Amino acid sequence: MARVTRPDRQDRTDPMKEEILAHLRYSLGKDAEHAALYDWRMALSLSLRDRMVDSWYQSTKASYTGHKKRVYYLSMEFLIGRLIEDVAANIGLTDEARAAVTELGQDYDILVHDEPDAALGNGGLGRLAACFMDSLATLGIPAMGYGIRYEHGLFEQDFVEGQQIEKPETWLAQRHAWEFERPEVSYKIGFGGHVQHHEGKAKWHPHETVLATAFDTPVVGWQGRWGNTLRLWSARPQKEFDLASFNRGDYLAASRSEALARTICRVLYPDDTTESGKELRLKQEYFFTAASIHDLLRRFFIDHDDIRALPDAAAIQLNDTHPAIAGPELVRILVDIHGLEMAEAIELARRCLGYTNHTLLPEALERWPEWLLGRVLPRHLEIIRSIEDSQQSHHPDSPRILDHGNVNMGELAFIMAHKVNGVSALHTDLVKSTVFADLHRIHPNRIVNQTNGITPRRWLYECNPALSKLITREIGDAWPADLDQLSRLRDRSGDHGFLQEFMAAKRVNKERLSNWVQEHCGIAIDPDAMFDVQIKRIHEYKRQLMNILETIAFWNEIHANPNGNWTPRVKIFGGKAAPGYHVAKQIIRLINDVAGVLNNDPVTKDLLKIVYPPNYNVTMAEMLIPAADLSEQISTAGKEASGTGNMKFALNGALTIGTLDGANVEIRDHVGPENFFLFGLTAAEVTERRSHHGYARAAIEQSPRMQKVLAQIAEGRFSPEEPSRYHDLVGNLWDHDHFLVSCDFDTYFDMQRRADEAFTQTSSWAAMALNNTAGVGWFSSDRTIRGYARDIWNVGSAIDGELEQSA
Ligand code: B1H
Repeated sequence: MARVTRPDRQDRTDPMKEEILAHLRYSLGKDAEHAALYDWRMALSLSLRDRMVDSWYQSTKASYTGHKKRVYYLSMEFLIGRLIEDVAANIGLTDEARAAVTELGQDYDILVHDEPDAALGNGGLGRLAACFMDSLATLGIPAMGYGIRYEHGLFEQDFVEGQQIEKPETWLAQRHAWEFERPEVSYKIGFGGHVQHHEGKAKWHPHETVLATAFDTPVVGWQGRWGNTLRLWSARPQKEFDLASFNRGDYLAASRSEALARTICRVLYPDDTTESGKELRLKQEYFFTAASIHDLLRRFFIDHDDIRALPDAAAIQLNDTHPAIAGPELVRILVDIHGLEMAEAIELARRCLGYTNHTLLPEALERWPEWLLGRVLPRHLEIIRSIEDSQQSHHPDSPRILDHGNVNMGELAFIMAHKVNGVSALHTDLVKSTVFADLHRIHPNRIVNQTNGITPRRWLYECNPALSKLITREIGDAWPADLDQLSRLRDRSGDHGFLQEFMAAKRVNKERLSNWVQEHCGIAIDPDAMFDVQIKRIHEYKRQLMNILETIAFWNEIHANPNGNWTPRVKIFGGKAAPGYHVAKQIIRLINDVAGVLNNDPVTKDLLKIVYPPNYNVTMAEMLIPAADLSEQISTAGKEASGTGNMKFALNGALTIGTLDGANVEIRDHVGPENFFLFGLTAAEVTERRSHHGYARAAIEQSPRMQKVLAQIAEGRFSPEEPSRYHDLVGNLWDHDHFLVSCDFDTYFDMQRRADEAFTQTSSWAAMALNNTAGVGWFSSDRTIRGYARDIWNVGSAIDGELEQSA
């Protein structure tokens, strides 16, 4: 198969060095003497990109000539992070690149850290899409990722007096090294206007149009054997500007179409799990979905002439409902342009489409007011009515897409997909029994499970070189593409010498983090302490609040017995709150306020520290996860669809303290219950408990420990300048506590003390940590993608033998 072509080492003394210098000169227009950091970083990136291109090009050619079925992964978010190290590792050039840069007198690590972290996503959903792109390329499955090239990714977070403030992110302020602009690939995307019906035919006359232009980033898999494309759409005005208006002096009118185009791709909506009902968001969704559908149809017609063959050539996966308009868009093209009957068009579209559900939270299920959808996409609303009629004629008891003046995008996506999947075993069961229970009864074979996974290339090989080298020494170097091999490490859990080496790797990572925290947060932390990490979006259901309350309770306990035999802890938090999510922002402020008091308490400061660095992102995760001893996965059972951070921590040898929620359930099965700190109500118990009136008050009244903590907060112990600051937050726990912090608090506290105790037994802790690494090979996103390929897409690999491993 296609491989990365490497210039023969014998022929040229130091090709990488020469390539970097050539790019410096011919692409950046600088010589080595005058080059700035940016120039060096770009020259390095462009040299690495050159090495991907041949493999990428050959793969693209091979999928055209082989007439292979392709996967189209449509996602509003791709949280890719930095690429220099990722690309270098995947094509096996890490050492060569470092050596070349060093010889050129530059510091490789500084260059790597100069790269902006591409944050075109909010959290797990976007990062999953990025891991999937890596696995699709590694497995040699012809695929294309489609999304939006946002001018501003997720906002940058800062803390001012402990409060989150948001600043625009500017990853595109400098040129993006990895992409190729494709001005020739552009499509007209319409909005608004009206529909004309004539002799049984419909024609949509949009009121305004923008051009979608492609930007391609090559995604080359492990060892460069295959390359796919991440195609992100940017909007351009259809007419640059209206010269007539300009000449009249009406400058605003002259650039109206420019303004629409720019707005569409301006920002990523910073909402994780809560939906915003903005018209612009609907336009963004339609914009990238329509461009992607046009693009894949254009590709289809290069070597087909009968549209009825589309399901044999294209598997279109909808990452949540954000691209759900793909169904009506495809039907519109089939009916209005290709002249198919409505019924046949619906069926044909369905055979192409799959839909992944990522959440059960009611506030996150997308619903558009019918009048709004009808105004922006009038023809699509008509088609949605036809889809509804067709569904009702076959299944009169079916839940409705159009309901109370809303368009339910979940129902639409479900009805238009041949397979619907949840993202963990528990989540899929709940999808079947709750949100889509009625549709599941009508279509009992449609819902399948595909438990999420993570790419082991980024999340172990690249981010944790110390541990990776040790693993490779023990079991050879095949594990990054065959993660089940990690189970061979289980034999070593009784080998004292090996366990010491395993913990020495952890120690290296903890020291690296300690230095970083000292430098960036001005907080001294002790690498011997237990590093306890909770990093994820801030949300009530994820219960960062429970974590900080437990921290205060622990602090109280130390005060009651300052000479006790306490296990030192560093509590590390990271994460952003949606800008409009007031309660989440209060939780952030509380964590920072508590940190201010505890970190300066002379009695406890050597035993307990809180660190909350601002602006958590993929890059920060790559540093925090390898250094963690304890992973906090403490969501209210039944609320976290899967989680993927939980997998990254376990892979890097952290133990989990967690509830039976999302993929935690399966992680615990794989690593063994004795290597997991389980606590809390189950999903069924949560539902049951909620039916009791006053459950929160009752639970708090039974917990003197929690009462004391709540009283301290309410009295202003952590906000003396404004004692009432957290009255609402505390009051809400007593009176509502929708996420049952009160009910799980005591068992959580007790399990934390069990973890303290276990941590002091260094060799049994090391064995438990090793069993986590050895047990989670199954959570490779390669396994997940094999499952999608088999159960949903019906696609094969273009690399012989690649899909045959256990799925
Ligand atoms: C997940 C989202 C999400 N579920 C709406 N839902 C968004 C919903 O901007 N929006 O409107 C953005 C994101 N994200 C996460 O998906 C789940 O909470 C995680 O549990 C899961 O691991 C992840 C990947 O499946």
